[in-house]
Amino acid sequence: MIKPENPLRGDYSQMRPDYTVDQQWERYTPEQHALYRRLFERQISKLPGYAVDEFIAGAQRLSSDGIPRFDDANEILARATGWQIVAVPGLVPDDVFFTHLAHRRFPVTVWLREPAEFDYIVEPDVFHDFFGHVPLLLNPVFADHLQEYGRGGLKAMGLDAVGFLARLYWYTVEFGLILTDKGLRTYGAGILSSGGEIIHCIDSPRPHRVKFDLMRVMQTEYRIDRYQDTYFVIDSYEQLFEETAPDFTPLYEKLKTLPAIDPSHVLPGDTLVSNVNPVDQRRQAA
Ligand code: HBI
Ligand code: FE
Repeated sequence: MIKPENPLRGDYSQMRPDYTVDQQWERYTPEQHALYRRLFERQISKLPGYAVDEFIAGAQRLSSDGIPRFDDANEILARATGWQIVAVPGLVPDDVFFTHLAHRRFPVTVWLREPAEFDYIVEPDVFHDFFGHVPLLLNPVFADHLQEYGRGGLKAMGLDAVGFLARLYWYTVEFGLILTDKGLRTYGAGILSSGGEIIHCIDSPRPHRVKFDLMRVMQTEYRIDRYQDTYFVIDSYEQLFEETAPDFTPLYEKLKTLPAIDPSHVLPGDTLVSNVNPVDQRRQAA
């Protein structure tokens, strides 16, 4: 029985053993499609100059008039990188999440936030998951990294090291920045689906922007209820894929002996990245 006031939020009563459900697209109301459309149009207008080009292209390619049908997106994904999205009631246990990723299946929540949650939501909803995460599944290198992340997650569970790997996910897949020839851009789903943080992460002088270093990332704590104090910057998805390819077992052993790093701190070994656009830098240097 679905609670009438929140028809789709977090209904786990119908799920299958692998936590998947049917999207039941016909159950979304016209008001929910209109809300999704407003969320989409607000975000799409903010992307130029802040989101990586391949995300913008992917978001356009997957765009729909209202809440997307997962089956339609799956036809595009299957041809592009062999990924599929699976409908889930909401957050699922780590082992379930990692198992899906390891099989090139991305869990996408079926319920949509309430209008009052337009600017901020704690748990991922269909807008965060679909708009924020799915476009980059069209990028072959990023898609391969995410599958490796799933495989690594299952191993990390066996080594009691999921917390370290969750930090890697957080500071890349959710809140990652990347240095492109046009300047600093974001590829992180948590940022790309947020109205305010997408500007903050590039323009604000407050956060630290630190060159990606795998151990530094896995040692750094994160807060889920506020803009990030630190963003990590990669040069390319290839760099992320290559740097996270080795076996993490020895890294986990070392990390267990080290104190966690507060995200508001900068360390002597950090290489900081300026958020000044190279064009402006050249102009400033002249
Ligand atoms: N479940 N549906 C869903 N979506 C996520 O992004 C997600 C999850 N469960 C666990 C999880 N993320 C993270 O804690 C892991 O990356 C560690
Ligand atoms: Fe997410």
